[in-house]
Amino acid sequence: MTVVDNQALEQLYSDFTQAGVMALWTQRADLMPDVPRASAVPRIWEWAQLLALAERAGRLVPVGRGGERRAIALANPGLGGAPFATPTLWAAIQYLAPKELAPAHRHSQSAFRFVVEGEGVWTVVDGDPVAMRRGDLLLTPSMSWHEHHNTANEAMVWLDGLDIPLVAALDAGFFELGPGELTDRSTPYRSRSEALWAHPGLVPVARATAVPNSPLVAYRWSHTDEALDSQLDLERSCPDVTLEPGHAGVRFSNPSTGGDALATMRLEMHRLSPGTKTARTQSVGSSVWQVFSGGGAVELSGTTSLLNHGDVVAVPSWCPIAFQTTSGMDIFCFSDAPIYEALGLARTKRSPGS
Ligand code: GTQ
Ligand code: FE2
Repeated sequence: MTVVDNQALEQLYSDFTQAGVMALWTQRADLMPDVPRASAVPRIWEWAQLLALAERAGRLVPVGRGGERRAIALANPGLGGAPFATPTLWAAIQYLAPKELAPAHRHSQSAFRFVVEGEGVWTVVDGDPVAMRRGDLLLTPSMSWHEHHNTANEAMVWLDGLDIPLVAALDAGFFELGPGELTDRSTPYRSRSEALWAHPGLVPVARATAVPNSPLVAYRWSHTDEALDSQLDLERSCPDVTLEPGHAGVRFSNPSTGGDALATMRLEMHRLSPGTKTARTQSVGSSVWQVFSGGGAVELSGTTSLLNHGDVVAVPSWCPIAFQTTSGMDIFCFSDAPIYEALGLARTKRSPGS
């Protein structure tokens, strides 16, 4: 294309604007990049700092009707000031002081809680009181009623993950308030959800229909821990049972389908044996990782950072990531992978140099 008449061309673009149309040819690389160009950036939040800020908020900010939750969101600096860890994922630290109640509500956004330390809070999910203890993963699927109450004399802090940014982008959010008073004060060791659903390979016949979000809303640390240990033990005789040497991983699944526990979020726990260095991989879609126990280092886009207990890492789409540890490390992970898989957009590659 030879452009001879600049003035006519400028007139054309100005008429485009008037007519409410735009050219593809001036923006092709932005609209259709060669590889994903993430707006989010790789970011690490240190647990010690998050904890100190949550404790201060606990002293200054009441929890209750209106604000609903004392949740402090991790804000990715690439996302223009939005309180989002990645373009699709909300990650927050939630703080509940002794005897406090975060009152009942429900919403289209699905949520989970991962307990990196502490205990004493029960989250009541659709009327079912669910204990929250160290290492447990608790679900609050889309539109389930939930309230949290701390029965202990100690404050409790945990990691919340929700699909708030996704639901906002899809204009799909509904929110309803429940009663301001606690609906169920009981504190059973095991929830009704677990009584029905927490038996490996067995589903209750009376409820055996596939539902998009898991009817099992508590995944206990003792089960997760044992599953990871079993993988690593078996690796000695069957090397293909782990993701790679010294790297075990389990995915939290919906027992009614065998698929992801939540329709919008993938939830996993990874265990690296002492002295393990993972391959460097990149995936379409974003993820958030939290060190559960042990420590090590993460390499994000070529920059290596140390990781300690509780630290949280945001990983943008197509960002190369690798972990290493000398002493061993357990890492909890959540991602938006189910969305990309459902849409046929999922891609992963082992990047060079790994
Ligand atoms: O615990 O219900 O971090 O509704 C954000 C929104 C937690 C919750 C968050 C919520 C909750
Ligand atoms: Fe909520």
